[in-house]
Amino acid sequence: MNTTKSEKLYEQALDFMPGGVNSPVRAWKSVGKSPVFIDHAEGDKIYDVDRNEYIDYVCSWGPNILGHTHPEVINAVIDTCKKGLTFGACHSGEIELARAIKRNFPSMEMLRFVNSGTEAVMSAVRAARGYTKRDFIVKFEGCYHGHSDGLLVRAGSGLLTNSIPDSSGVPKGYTETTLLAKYNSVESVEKLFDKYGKDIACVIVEPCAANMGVVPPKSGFLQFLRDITEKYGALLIFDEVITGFRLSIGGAQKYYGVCPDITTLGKIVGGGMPLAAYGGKREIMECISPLGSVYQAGTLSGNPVAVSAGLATLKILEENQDTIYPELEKKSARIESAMRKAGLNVNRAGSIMTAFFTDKSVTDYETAKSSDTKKYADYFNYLQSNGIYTAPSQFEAMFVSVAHTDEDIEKTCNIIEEYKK
Ligand code: HOZ
Repeated sequence: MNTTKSEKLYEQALDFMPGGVNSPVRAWKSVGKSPVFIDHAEGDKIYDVDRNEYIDYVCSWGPNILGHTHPEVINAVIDTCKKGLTFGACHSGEIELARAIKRNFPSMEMLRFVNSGTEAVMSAVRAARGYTKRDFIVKFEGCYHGHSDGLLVRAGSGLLTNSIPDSSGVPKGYTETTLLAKYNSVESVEKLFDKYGKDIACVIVEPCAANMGVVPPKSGFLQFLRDITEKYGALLIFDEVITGFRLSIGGAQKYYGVCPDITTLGKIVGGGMPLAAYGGKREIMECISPLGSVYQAGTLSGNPVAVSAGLATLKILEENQDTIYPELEKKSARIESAMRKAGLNVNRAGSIMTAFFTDKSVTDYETAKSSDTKKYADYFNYLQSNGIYTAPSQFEAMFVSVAHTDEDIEKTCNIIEEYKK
């Protein structure tokens, strides 16, 4: 595979951006090569600047559930652009999108639009602290909730990829109120509540972890979190930036049947544009300024172009949910079975999955970390050289979209089945 043009671009990029990238995992550091530069995308394919074609299973890390350049989404964006890119003022699209979200996430009685998952989580945690008037938060090892200071403790995604347990540049005081629990461990959460119960504002969790690779919750774990937070008067936050509108039209909360107090959404909800949201019970959200004293604001929040992409995407998902989600499940199960045939250890929930290179069953941060990342790099390189684009890191998910054709799924499965560990 010729990647000369990408390599030249990467050399230039290194001069301007740390590691040549605007987000660390994109540097492909852990798979031992330099990244390809993308020229364009369509449907289930992306094309790099050297004209290599790939079947795309990164899907921009989740947003492209409909594939790339879906005509209805693109047309909605173009039409909206013609009316102005940003107003920094109210517009009716915000109400329409909020209504569409609430229809599918009834627990989000009120919500706010922001620009990224990081911002949504940061604001949700502030709302939880403001509402409960408590300072401590509980997060889980290996869960990633964006790059705000208080959450960069034993986080997943790029931190796990680059072996950074705690980011430097974060003053101690910012993380002193962040308590760490083990994902899927009831005991570790109980211990924290025994000790700090009355001071815990919230528990924040990826209801299905997807940033240490995919690690689904054990049966009863989310319900346990619901019960213990209720018992102590703490709030439960589901970070559904990845799982929202993906595991089901109503996200992980519908898929697993457990309702949080606050939800954060990103990725799919913006249809490929920078948009995210946080929301929850009315009385909690009424703490947000200008109704309450918890401050959060943004010039581009609820940007009309991003809102139109989100609306067009949700409309298609809602109208076709009875076919889309079962189809995604079928295609993803087919890929999972190919991985198993190749002897890989795979975790899957709906249309997200990860192959691990360990004999252990992967249920938390420790077991995820036991995966042999060199073997993952071999696997990644094998797939890439066969025209299949997956996450350049062990600790991310593989995403399946509506646009993946049966033919491309079969092609992918044949290539995976021939993989020799
Ligand atoms: N942290 C993101 C995946 N969980 C990566 C985002 C990107 O590099 O675009």
